[in-house]
Amino acid sequence: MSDLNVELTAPNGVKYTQPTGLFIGNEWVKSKSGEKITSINPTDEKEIVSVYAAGPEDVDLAVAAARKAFKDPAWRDMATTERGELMYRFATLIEKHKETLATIETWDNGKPYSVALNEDLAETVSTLKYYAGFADKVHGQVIDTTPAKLAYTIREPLGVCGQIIPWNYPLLMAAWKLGPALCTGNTIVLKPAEQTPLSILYLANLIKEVGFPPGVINIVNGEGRKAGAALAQHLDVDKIAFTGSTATGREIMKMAAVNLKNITLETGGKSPLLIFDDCDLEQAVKWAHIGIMYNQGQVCSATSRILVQEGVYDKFVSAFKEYVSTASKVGDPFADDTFQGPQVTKAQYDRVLSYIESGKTEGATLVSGGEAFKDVGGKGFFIHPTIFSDVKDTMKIFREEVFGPFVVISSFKEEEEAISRANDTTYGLGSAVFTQNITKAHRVARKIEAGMVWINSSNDSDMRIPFGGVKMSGIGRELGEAGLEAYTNKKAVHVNLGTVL
Ligand code: TXE
Repeated sequence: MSDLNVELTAPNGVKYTQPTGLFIGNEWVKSKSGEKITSINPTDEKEIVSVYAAGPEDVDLAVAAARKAFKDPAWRDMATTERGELMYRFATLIEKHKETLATIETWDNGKPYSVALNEDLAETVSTLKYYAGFADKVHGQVIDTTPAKLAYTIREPLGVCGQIIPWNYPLLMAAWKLGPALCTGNTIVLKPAEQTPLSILYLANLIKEVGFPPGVINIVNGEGRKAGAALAQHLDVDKIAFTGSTATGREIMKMAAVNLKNITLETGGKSPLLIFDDCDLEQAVKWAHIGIMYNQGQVCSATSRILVQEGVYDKFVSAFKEYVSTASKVGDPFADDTFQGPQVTKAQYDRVLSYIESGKTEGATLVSGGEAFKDVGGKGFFIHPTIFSDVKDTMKIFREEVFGPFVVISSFKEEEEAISRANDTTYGLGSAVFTQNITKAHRVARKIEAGMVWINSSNDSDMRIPFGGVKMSGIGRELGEAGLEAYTNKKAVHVNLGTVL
């Protein structure tokens, strides 16, 4: 067996073959430089396997393969219904391999296996099926002007799309990007996050098995500053879709300017969750917990800033503390009852711990947590779910994205104050409002500067509903029909039906 395929046994006993190469034109290859990146298990800090890392010369090859595929009649002229069927078969094949894929996701990322299987994999499959259904339903429009003119639009694919994926939802973020790009006829060079490439590499074999023509989907694992940057500034790439930090999003935007690439950016957030006196407090507590503690707090739209009206502030803080202490069970991600696994990497773990220190130094009240969790064999990047109350708007922990099981709580008096403090951020991704007053709920929803508002829930996303941010949380939308806009051009055709000018 070559080192492009390695036999592995995961901690839950699942045995499988892990591809380690770059997937270009439906073939596995080594990177030209021979460089590799090692995946680390965040639960025990041990090495899992090393995989090849692409450099600019490998990205060139992947882009060339994607360009060739884009021009190839096998893909370009494939009937749209057939394209949809191919995507549907792809989704079904993923479903068949879901236990292995969920195992890899948990091993590489640290998320609980039950979540990887029942949520990440289930949503990956349903997102691809949803977009498969769109393949033969993306139409142009006839536009009436004068009797002397027929005008219509054609929805065309953009061409070669670079897709840069984060590590918090490797497969799901890949599905969010692959779905709309494929159903509209684009070709793709996808770069997984260097911290969590393994599940996406396994997925590549399914791409080949199901029969996508060579070059339609290419996968180049590699570091952001090398492979990611090469993709973002490539002159033969037509679009870049990115999910990650705001700082990297800004860099990508600059690089993409080299040939005015179409871009979609989904970046960071510090999303507010407003709790009014007249809310259903029990519901508010449960959703506030899901809204920040789910996925180890590594969710871009996590409602990480909780603003509570004075009348229920004390009650909420104590009920929330109590609920988190029972619902957020930290432990081995392969254990059935684990809600929270380790943070994805040492870097993220250190980052969260540094914000915990900052909260303590700045004088916020530590309600619970506030330290590393060492009960899983004394190893791993585990952190106690951490709650700070009495947090002031000027504190770093109130303003910056932490991206961990870490939440700040502050009180407010009036609705207007809550809105203005909720909006006092450079971000604008998610937001949530808890009230039983329907008029207030909708009034506040309109005034919040965010791409998404949940009324009486939090992070209750759905693939049929647009997802994305305003301000420094991003550009463009993923999911729903809006996701198709991000992958098509509208070509206008003017037909002169009259005589000469
Ligand atoms: O993200 P990066 P990092 C936030 C979160 C987290 C912080 C840092 O706050 O703590 O970002 O995480 C690729 N050109 N989010 O440093 O750097 C990289 O290889 C091209 C929010 O890991 O943004 C990876 O594939 N690409 C978030 C992807 O960008 C580059 C999810 C994300 O990495 C690149 C992740 C470059 N110069 C982190 N540099 C969300 N919105 O869900 C990096 N990359």
